Amino acid sequence: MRIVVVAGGIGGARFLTGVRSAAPRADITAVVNTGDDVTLHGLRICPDLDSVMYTLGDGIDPERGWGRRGESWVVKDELAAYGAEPTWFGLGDRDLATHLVRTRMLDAGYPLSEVTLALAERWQPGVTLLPMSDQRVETHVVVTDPDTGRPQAIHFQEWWIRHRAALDPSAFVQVGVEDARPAPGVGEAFASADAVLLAPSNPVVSVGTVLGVPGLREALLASPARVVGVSPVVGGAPVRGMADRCLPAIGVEVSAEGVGRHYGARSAGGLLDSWLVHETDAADVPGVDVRRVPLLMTDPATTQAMAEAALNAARA
Ligand code: GDP
Ligand code: FO1
Ligand code: CA
Repeated sequence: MRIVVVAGGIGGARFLTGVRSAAPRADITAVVNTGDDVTLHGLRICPDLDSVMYTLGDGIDPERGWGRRGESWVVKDELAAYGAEPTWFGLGDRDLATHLVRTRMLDAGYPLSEVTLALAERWQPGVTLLPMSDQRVETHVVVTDPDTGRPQAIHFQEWWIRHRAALDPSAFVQVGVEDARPAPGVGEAFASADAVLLAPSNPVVSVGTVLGVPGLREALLASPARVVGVSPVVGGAPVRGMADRCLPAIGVEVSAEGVGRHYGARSAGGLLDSWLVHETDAADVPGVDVRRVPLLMTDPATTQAMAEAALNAARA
């Protein structure tokens, strides 16, 4: 069985562990958001690819959901001692090695997809990790500059980490997306898929960014497989993180129904054949097979059950 999962970072990674345990013999491909990527201290950092790689490779810090277990912050503190900005970014010593290897390979001319394969050799995630694109696409957030009152674009990571998404976003801009195209293997994965799953990732800056790569949405919709989405919103709020700070900027209600309608019915030009919402939620999404199942990934068993529910919806 061939499964393709469109994913961001923390939520997507956790969901992928469930898919892997629900379908241990399947050929799973993760198409991962790279809009969060950022160059800091001269290094190229790919937060979502790393969250997925470390989580599936069992190197992740389980509480944070990003960066390495057993991390230390000596280099970060030393950089701060020099006043080397940005000091707000959590650069871990173990994590640093990933950024150094990735940056060296990118500088040597390897495309991100090959760099990702090389890094995954060490981590053995058990799924094929594909960046959404080999071209650079960076999410920037348009906010109002508190001093001038004028619109200003800041990198998503600064908005998310430094400002904790406190600055009201008026828009999310994927810088470079016009010149991007799906990474090698992405089109083929969708074309040969038996199931296409939208992980319960941030609909705006994770799933939305991936689907915004020219040609990617078309490749997904050309898939013979059913497309099943999983709501990241339960009880009118994101289960974790700040997707509720993102959704209003694109005019989407913070609810399972709102996100489902935003993705839309495949039969009406949207994405979804099926939409999974938490068992206590209701969602009327015309043209879509809506299913109410437990959607809280509290432990491996519930995470696997959630993935099984998604795969069952793909088989319908
Ligand atoms: P990020 O890139 O690190 O923000 O991670 P993702 O975009 O992949 O996923 C973030 C989303 O995962 C958030 O909007 C959360 O609501 C969602 N999420 C996290 N844990 C759970 C869970 O247990 N169940 C569901 N349904 N969604 C979850
Ligand atoms: N998220 C934070 O909230 N604080 C951090 O200091 C931080 C550092 C960081 C370093 C490497 C990395 O791969 C991810 C990191 N993240 C951090 C998570 C990152 O901001 C993700 O993009 C978010 O989880 C949203 O997608
Ligand atoms: Ca992310």
